[in-house]
Amino acid sequence: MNSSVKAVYGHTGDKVDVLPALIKPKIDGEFTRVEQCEYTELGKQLQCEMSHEWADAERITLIPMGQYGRDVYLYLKHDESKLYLCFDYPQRTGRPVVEGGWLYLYDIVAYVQIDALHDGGSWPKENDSTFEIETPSELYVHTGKREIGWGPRIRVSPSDSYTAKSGIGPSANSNKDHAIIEMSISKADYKIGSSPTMGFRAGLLDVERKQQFHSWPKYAPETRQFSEPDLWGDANLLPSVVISRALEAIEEARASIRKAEGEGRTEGLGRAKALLDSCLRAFENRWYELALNLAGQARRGADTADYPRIYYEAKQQLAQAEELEAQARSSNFLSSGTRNLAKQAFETYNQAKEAFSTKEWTKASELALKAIALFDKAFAVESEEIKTQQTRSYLVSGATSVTVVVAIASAVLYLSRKKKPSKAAIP
Ligand SMILES: [Ca+2]
Ligand SMILES: [Ca+2]
Repeated sequence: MNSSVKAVYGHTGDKVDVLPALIKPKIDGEFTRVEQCEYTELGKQLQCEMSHEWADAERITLIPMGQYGRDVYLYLKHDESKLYLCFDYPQRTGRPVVEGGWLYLYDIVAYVQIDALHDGGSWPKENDSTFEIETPSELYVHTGKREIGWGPRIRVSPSDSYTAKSGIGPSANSNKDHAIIEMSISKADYKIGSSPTMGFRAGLLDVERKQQFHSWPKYAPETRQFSEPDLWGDANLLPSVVISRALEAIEEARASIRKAEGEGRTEGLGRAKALLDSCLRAFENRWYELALNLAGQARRGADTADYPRIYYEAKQQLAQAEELEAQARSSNFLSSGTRNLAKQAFETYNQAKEAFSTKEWTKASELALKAIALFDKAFAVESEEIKTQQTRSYLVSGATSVTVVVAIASAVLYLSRKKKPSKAAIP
């Protein structure tokens, strides 16, 4: 009863991204020259120059399960119709041997296992498949039965549905001729892509080298069966739209940085630019989801980049200068000296505004402070001159009063003298 509620997605937690193909590989058992390959629609759109046929693919290393550790690399990529894989085994060098009229590359068995619906399980189901090649050219497919194990191992001819080819030659991992195995599997025929993440396992058994066995994900030697989807890893079929989105996000981030630069919002912009650099490196490394994420962070960083402190200082100083300017415009300066000071202040204030509009915040601040000082001086001198004039007019009017008082007093004295008889006149 419990078997019906067995954990779905019962995989190991190992993950690999299957990248969208930019080049359609030729399944010919060698690292085909890029000039001989066709670019996919996405490859044409990106106009990337690839160094080799598998340079656009994700590369993982199969883990040696025995004591003889040897590097086996596996490349994975996909396009709309197919999943492409390449086993590269640099340690297996040499030429194939001919025995009894048969050409043997080596006794190598390479296989991939796919849980298309990503539903795990202890036993393979109908949506689980194994694709196998025994070098040099025997291809097999096994499909799971209804939770009872694998169906018959069927030998197949190369077809659009599944093809594989082994060969020897140099690769991106070694210049010496060595074993290379390429595969392509139809997505439609094996339900691949029904779930964006599929269960995935790859293995390579080197029969000649003491049954040396390599696997991804890691299989403990005691669980070296092919049949437990629960022990497989996760392969995420990265959609090509992620690349388009990453490219769009990069353009948006660039536009936001240009806008912030144009507006002089430099605080935090350095970080936004550094994020964009990291994003571009991630994109070059084909870590498209990371690139998409970093581009978003770079854009947000640029959008929220602030003006520097000097911008706010200059702005505040200009506002102060503007008030003084309005005050000065409504004043009738008395002397040519103050009028001249005011004229200099107006000019300096205009220069400060000009510097602010061209984002020269420091210059704007310096000129605004100079304008404020000139306005202050003009008002101070004007005020001094007004005081001086008031004092002068007070003194002038005061002197007039004194004169009148003195004149009246003199007149009164004169008249009173006239009325009184002179003492000298009395006998
Ligand atoms: Ca090839
Ligand atoms: Ca399954």
